[in-house]
Amino acid sequence: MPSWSRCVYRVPLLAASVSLASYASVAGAYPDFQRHIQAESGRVVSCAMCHVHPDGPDGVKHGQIGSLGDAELQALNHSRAMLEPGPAVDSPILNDFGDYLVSSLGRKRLMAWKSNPAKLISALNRVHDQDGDGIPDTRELRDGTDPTDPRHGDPWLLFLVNIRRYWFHLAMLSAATLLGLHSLNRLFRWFAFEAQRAVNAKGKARRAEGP
Ligand SMILES: [Ca+2]
Repeated sequence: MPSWSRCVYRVPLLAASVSLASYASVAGAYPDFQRHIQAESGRVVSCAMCHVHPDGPDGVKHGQIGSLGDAELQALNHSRAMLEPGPAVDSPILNDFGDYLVSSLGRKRLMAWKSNPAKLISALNRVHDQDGDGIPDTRELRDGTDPTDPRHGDPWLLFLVNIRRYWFHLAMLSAATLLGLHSLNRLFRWFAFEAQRAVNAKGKARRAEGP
């Protein structure tokens, strides 16, 4: 490819990169939700709740805008065009929950609700559970727990969910344990019975032999 062609080819990419770089501050400008969740839950919440990188999208590390290749920049632009709720989103800087937020609510609402972050939780589907741990996303946001980590959640809720989910396994485990204890008890009784019978037989033999 001639050198001028490469330049022509690179100009839009450069413009796009500059545009994205200038947009980076906007891309990371969702701390309003983060601050609201932290204030409501009393927990420290990182950007990893919605983004790939825990420090947010600004930077050159994995999942941050500075590390994206051409195809990922196109995917980023595509996801940013999702102003209204619609098809599934696959943004290179968002995790699955961030993609779900954009897909289900649209970026226009998310940007508008920065001034009223409480609307985010009230607008979410009340039964949607991103990580499938039995705790809905809305509750995880109120608790400040990670909606993408099934091991992270209110301990009491996770306990109750796991009891409901694995009650059959727990019942079988309890029954097997009781059966095992019962068998051991019978085994020990049999040993005791046989030992006593041996002692009795020995005593009887001695008495038969006489003094
Ligand atoms: Ca969950």
